[in-house]
Amino acid sequence: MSRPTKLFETYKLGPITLANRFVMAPLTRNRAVPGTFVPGALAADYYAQRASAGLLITEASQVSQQGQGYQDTPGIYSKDQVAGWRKVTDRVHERGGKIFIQLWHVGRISHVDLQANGAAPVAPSAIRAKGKTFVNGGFADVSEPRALELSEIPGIIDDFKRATTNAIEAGFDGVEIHGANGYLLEQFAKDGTNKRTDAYGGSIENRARLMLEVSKAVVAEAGAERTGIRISPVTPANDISDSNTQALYDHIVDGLSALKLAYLHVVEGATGGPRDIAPFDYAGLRKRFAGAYVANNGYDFELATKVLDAGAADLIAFGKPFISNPDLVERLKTGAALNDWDKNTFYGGGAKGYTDYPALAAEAAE
Ligand code: 8OZ
Repeated sequence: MSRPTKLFETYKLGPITLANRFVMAPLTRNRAVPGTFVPGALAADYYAQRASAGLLITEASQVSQQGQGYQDTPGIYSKDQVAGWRKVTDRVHERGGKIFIQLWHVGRISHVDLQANGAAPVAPSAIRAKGKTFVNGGFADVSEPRALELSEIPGIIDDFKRATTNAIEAGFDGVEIHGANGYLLEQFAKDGTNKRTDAYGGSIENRARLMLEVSKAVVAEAGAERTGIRISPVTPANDISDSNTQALYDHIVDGLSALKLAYLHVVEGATGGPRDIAPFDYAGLRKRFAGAYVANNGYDFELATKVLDAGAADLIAFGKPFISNPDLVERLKTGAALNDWDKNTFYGGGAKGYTDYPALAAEAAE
């Protein structure tokens, strides 16, 4: 029995035709081959199992060693990492899927033990976040960051640019810039974390500059039709705050729309939490943006159907449901029960809680 809804209709995202409106949201899983930050064979299995989503977005992947903030997250800056990701994209493409990689710089959400020579993590301003990261097998307070010199900013943009070139070499269909959840680009954009007095601090225009310059550089490498971005206007994730969020994001989205990005991926509300923590005009953002609107956070079949039918979004990104349901598309199509996820295996470990969630066909055969 199939349930009629736009969720199962194809969607043309620039030059790419997506089989349906499901996006697998980027999900941090901390299972790169230890010491190398290379996605291993299990990662290829994991993404291939989920290839029936219209578009897969990989877990956040650091654009440089400096951009890493948690143990065993994959990178996209070395030859070995590119080779590891190539195995992932080949497997997904063999199954008819499409996959973008999420490009990440954590900024201040890091720890000296993850940085070259134990250096301080970098940030717009030297303000330590209240929060923890996972490193050396346990949780630890994030380290005190240092403010980036103005002269270092072109190097950050170059890191995103090189990561984009690498992503294309690794066979990705496109890239998603991580502009969300309290990491570097959002640290620059918001005034709780950015106290700079140069061209990258102060006014909204100045604070948004790095996100827009990075976007421009990525677009120059990948093409606008293969570039998306994720933002989270009101989330408090990673101790982030701003005094005039609506005006900030109106400006950011105008800039992204002018760059003709393929999609705007919006975490609505608190990341992984309540959707209604603060008033915000998401419909207004959608109107300002010329490309596709990807809605995320707490969507289920009913809400996704309602929002797509109302024309309030083009694509819906599902996170945790994709962790425990490799065939989420098939399950929602037939109304089959969903597997519950196990929080204890979200971050780190091996196949358990990663590649061993059953698809319907496997359950039927049991
Ligand atoms: C959970 C744990 C660590 C990182 C994000 C990349 O929130 C993350 C993340 C999520 O965007």
